[in-house]
Amino acid sequence: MAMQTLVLGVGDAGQAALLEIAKAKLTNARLIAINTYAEQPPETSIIESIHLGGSGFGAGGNPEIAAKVVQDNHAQIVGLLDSKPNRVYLIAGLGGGTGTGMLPVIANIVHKTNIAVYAIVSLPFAFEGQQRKQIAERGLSALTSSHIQDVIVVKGDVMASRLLSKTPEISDTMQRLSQSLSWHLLAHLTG
Ligand SMILES: Nc1nc2c(ncn2[C@@H]2O[C@H](COP(=O)(O)OP(=O)(O)OP(=O)(O)O)[C@@H](O)[C@H]2O)c(=O)[nH]1
Ligand SMILES: [Mg+2]
Repeated sequence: MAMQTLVLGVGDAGQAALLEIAKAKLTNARLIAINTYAEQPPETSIIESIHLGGSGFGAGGNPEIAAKVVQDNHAQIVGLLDSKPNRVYLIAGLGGGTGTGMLPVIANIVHKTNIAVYAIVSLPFAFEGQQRKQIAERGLSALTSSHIQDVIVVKGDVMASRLLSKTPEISDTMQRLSQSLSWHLLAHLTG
């Protein structure tokens, strides 16, 4: 069987990025959304979905809780590696709880199995405020000190200033961010 790339989209932004990646109809990639129960799974069969944590649980902006949830469920992450992917990509928007807290933990779990693991993340927009910015910065530093091969960082504000009109709708802004994350993955896979 051909070696496969495993792409894990973590949290809402990670899942939104998977929806963009799915449009590329990659033949050799397995796309899995990892979320807490607070979130809606994607409505497409191209993307698998797993929920971590108990029902009714959400990481609600708290990376520490999310990190603990994935540690407590690390066997589920190891199970995803049974298909022996040649590499793993982790995709998330930093600044919330789920993606920010889970990525460094997942990176270390994957690394232990000797599979190369990369991350593609976004940093929040200025309009999201200082708190998200600080959560994102702490998360990025935890990620870069985990066993990650490489971290690709998309800065929301830089993307917006280059690609968007002066007064974009927030939904357009977020979709552009998802597209940016997706393009970085596709460039990595085909480059
Ligand atoms: N691409 C994309 N980015 C988003 C979206 N919503 C939020 N973001 C960005 O991603 C960051 C993290 O938000 P979420 O993805 O909602 O956070 P989460 O990982 O689900 O964490 P919690 O919901 O707090 O548990 C935000 O600060 C935004 O910068 C989205 O729909 N698409
Ligand atoms: Mg969320």
